[in-house]
Amino acid sequence: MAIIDLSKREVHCKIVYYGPGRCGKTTNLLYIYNAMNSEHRGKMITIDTKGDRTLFFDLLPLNLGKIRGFNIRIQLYTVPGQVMYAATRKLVLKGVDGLVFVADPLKVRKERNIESLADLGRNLEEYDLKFDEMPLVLQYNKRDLVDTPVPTMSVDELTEDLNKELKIEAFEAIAVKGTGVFETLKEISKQTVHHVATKHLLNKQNP
Ligand SMILES: Nc1nc2c(ncn2[C@@H]2O[C@H](COP(=O)(O)OP(=O)(O)O)[C@@H](O)[C@H]2O)c(=O)[nH]1
Ligand SMILES: [Mg+2]
Repeated sequence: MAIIDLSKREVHCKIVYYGPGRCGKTTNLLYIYNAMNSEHRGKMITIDTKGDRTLFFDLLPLNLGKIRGFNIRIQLYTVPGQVMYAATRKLVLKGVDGLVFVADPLKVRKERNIESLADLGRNLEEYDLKFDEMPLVLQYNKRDLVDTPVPTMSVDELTEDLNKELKIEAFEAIAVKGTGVFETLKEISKQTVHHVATKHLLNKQNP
């Protein structure tokens, strides 16, 4: 849940990167961590116990500078995508202000993407949240694999599977190289800060 601290003129928001296991959520955060000046980011915490799979979650605090005199502080989280970590995914979503759904283009992950998006919808419902009331963007990651023999899905196929109803902004990305990573982050941050500020104003008008 966002915190607006009027005395310190700070806004704190929580953005969660969601998606099936191994779609590239941690890679997004690592790229952001490595690319940002240390003044603008805190320590990246990865609670990772087996190889490169996130078994619990990652957390990266960022300071995105000022908007209208307010310091924007964002905490990026990832969820563990593996089916068995349902309880952790739900917990990480608590108080979420904005979401990035990262999709894997591997043909073998087609169903995993669809299942993960449905799982996100169910988890949001448990917090009385809905897709169309949340800042949410899609990221089609690993676009570099399209030029390899690995069977991958086209953007049209991913759109058909994941974005036919949502009709939200989608970014193509190659997270390992950083392509599309900041474009995704900028858009979700913009939407989230806007959403949080609007909600805060409405609450003030109708306490
Ligand atoms: N080819 C390619 N591999 C990627 C890309 N992004 C992530 N990966 C790889 O996919 C694997 C899983 O990534 P990770 O970030 O740990 O996935 P997570 O489970 O969603 O956090 C790792 O081996 C990454 O190096 C990408 O854009 N292209
Ligand atoms: Mg991970």
